[in-house]
Amino acid sequence: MQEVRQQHEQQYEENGYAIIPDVIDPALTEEMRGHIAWLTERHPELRPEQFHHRLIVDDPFWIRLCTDPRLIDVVEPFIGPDVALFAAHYIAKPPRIGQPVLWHQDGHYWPLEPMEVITIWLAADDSTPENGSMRVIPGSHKGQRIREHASNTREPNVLRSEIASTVEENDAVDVVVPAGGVSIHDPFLVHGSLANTSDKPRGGLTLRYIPTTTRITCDGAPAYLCRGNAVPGVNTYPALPRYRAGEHYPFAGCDAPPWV
Ligand SMILES: O=C(O)CCC(=O)C(=O)O
Repeated sequence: MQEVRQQHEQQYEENGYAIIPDVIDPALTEEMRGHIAWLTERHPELRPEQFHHRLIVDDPFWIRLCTDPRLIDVVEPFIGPDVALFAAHYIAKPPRIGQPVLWHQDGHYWPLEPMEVITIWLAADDSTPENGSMRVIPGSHKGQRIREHASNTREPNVLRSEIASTVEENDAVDVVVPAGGVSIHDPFLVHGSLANTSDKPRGGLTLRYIPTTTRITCDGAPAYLCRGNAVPGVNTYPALPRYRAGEHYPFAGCDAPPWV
């Protein structure tokens, strides 16, 4: 176990990403798919690739999922024992019309000081090249840091922007993640994903975790303390919302503390 963990850490350091299968159990993965369907019904004004962090504020299941100890165990070796969730975003590509994510580096978009942060990408469905899995340029997190990005509204795409210069696409590697598994990636890694033109959905939840020493430098949706201690004067963390039947997505354990 320790050896496998060390392998992931080494891959992350060298390549800027790693894949870890079997992190959450099938029942929770099923609940996650149900949650995507619930959000899709509740938010007809949004594409399911755009279920953003601000929706988490009054969503006990979402917070329950993001604070699952198995996910925090994945990030703790990289960012230490005091962990907060900075952002969460479902990029759920529907069959046939799922939009691509153009080449980018996450660090370009984030108001964090310092840029100490790690992403977990959690698969709700098996994520493969067929249904628009993530693609990465291994090692691109090293050397040059943030590349120039530019707006792109010419073609449908999730971020409406991309890296402005040529990306070394011949070096791209597909990140295949089974449902319930995760990939992790560095904020400077060049990555993206193609459109989903297959008959299968490709649900994924991208989660950004910071050590509580990292300061969020703009006001936005709140961060959540997931493990350990807050640093006085650095970020504020709200109380958890209470579960209300009929208003919230029901889930195993919603009728017990900390949700009631
Ligand atoms: O879900 C995708 O296709 C892309 C995910 C991504 O860009 C990210 O998690 O930073």
